[in-house]
Amino acid sequence: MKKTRTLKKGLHALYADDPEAADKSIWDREVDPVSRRGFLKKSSLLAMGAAVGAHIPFADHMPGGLIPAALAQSEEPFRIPGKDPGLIVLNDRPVNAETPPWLLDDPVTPADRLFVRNNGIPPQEIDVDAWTLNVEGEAAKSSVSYTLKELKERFEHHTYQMTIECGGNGRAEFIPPAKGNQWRLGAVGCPQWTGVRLRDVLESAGIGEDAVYIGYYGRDTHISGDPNKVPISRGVPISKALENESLLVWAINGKDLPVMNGYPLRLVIGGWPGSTCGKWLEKIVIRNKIHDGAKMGGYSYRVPCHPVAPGAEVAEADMCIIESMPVKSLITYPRSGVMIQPDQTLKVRGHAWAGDHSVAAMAVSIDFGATWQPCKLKPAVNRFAWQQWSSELRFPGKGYYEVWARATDSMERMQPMVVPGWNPKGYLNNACHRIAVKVV
Ligand SMILES: Nc1nc2c(c(=O)[nH]1)N[C@H]1C(S)=C(S)[C@@H](COP(=O)(O)O)O[C@H]1N2
Ligand SMILES: [Mo]
Repeated sequence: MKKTRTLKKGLHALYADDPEAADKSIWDREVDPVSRRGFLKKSSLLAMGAAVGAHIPFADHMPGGLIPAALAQSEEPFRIPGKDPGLIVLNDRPVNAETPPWLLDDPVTPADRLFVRNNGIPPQEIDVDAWTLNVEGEAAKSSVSYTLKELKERFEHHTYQMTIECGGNGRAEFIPPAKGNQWRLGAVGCPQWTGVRLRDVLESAGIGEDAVYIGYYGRDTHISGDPNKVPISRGVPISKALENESLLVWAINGKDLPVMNGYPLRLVIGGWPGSTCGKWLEKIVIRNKIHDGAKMGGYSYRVPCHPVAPGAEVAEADMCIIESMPVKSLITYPRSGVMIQPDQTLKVRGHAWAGDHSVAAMAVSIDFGATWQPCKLKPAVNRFAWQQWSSELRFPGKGYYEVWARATDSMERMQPMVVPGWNPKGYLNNACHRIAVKVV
């Protein structure tokens, strides 16, 4: 059997030249384990404390790189504190981990299965009682400051289920490849978020006539250690910030946010790139111009305003900020590589979402797109929540098949079967997800 290096070639290349692999998970073969040693050497005290299950009073005296005995002597596999061990770690500094599709089968994503995308180093120590959020900026009528407790007491609470997806999800499939975390399919999730409306909080400060944008600042620090540098500070137009579903949240599925997902306070903006959802949130600025924080300009979270040839050089002036995410879907059951018998019916299911829009139709193909069968599709529980789809498939005989899933949004736009719109940083890949099926 031919060995494939799938990471570089991308998922589409995988089964094409290695059909024997159908009964083995692509994930099992692709993961480069990050060593426990490397993680602990570089990780924050907070993460280390969480890993050993207690605060470490003499942490100041610990030699750099020392693995706490509690971990060095255990056979536990490496895992990100508070996260499902099935998450795939792409990078440990900063921590970036995605969720394989079969762990995303729940209609509401469990907190420990929500992906982690860090641009910097999370805050080392978090004093929840002292945590404050400031609202200011040149287009704010006044500056206000609320402790977390005050936020919870003063403003009405709202809960929405909303999809969060990294703009770079699917980057691994672009050719020529784009630098950055090689996300495959799982930089996405859809938990329930509880908090207060960003609008209510902005209005309490007063939104100036000249307001055009908001920007966020979090407590995480730059990877270089330079205190003058900010890892990321993005934002959205004021009209998006004022939507009902734009929330300042402290809870996922009714419980405190996991540390890695922004504890104790974060922003959630429905339907837009995950990078707009500031974590460890300390400050919101109301701007009289497009926010110019870290990763708002250049090639970050921006795509060519007009399509370009793969590998083309694109001038910064021709790059546009990503707004709504495109229509997309996942097959979360069964896992790729499933084997069935000729007389068996295969149940398949998953989720579909479409940024600012809803998903209007869902179809699957077992003949590489020659024909499509419509699926059952549920409506969203609320705006920006992914929708559940399902289907039952019969196969004409023994052999190797692929199930391809394709969503269509309310604007009649479909997922492409091939990787769309090459762009310098590899954003917005919404190509159809497919799984391998063997009838034996
Ligand atoms: N403060 C802060 N906020 C942040 C980030 C970050 O690194 N720091 N990453 C952003 C990006 S790029 C994404 S995709 C989402 C990821 O959210 P998650 O880690 O909770 O899944 O958070 C966004 N908010
Ligand atoms: Mo992201």
